[in-house]
Amino acid sequence: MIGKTETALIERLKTRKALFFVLLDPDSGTVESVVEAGLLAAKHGADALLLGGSFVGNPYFTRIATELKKGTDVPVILFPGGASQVIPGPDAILFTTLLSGRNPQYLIDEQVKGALLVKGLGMEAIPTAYLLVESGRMTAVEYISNTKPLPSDKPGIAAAHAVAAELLGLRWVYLEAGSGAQNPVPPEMVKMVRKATSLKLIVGGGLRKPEDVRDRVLAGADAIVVGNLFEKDRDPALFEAFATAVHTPN
Ligand code: 1GP
Repeated sequence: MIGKTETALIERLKTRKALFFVLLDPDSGTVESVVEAGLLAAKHGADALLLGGSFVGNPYFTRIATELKKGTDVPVILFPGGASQVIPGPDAILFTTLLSGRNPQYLIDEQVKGALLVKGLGMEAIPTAYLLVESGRMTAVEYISNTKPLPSDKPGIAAAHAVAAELLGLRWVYLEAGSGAQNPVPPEMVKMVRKATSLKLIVGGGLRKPEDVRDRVLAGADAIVVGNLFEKDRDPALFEAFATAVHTPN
């Protein structure tokens, strides 16, 4: 069943070309600094805040979610690297399966471990196929998940994975180059996945300039994720430049 947060996101797509998601890595600073970054992003154009990482070493992770929820109405969505990151507080969870990989732990095992927690918390799940795309050098996701990314110059393989996700009943697909990726997901791949499925399409990893996001939105992305960049530069004007490039790319 499609929940409240997902419905609101889809509704929002009627008033803008794509959605701007800001990823907050709980390990990127103190509780206060991560919350501050999130609230700033929410104030300056983010449509949702994603929270999570390949692994989380911050013991106060839950407090980050609570403080964000207190400070903004922008949805806070868990984007966990595994079942251990399922915590109370966020509005929803990107319930992902690492479909590009062939490691059962991230295809189904972590999901089984987290499923009862998600249900027990009454948390809304947004079923998402997570496709890791080769991006120049090894990323944390590739290393931690022990999976091979999809070749970046073979968009047809990514499209076949997206179609499989659609036939399995998932609703969102996330084309991921990995946080801090050297090369983001190529627009040609975004275009081919867009053509192949009607899934909601998220693109992220290594997007450093408004032009980078504009190209992916024009290629068909429904949502863009930026994380790393805002860990270094929290200028409100930078958030706004990205938000404009995502919302009105033409
Ligand atoms: C990672 O796609 C996100 O999961 C964001 O990547 O940190 O490189 O912006 P960056």
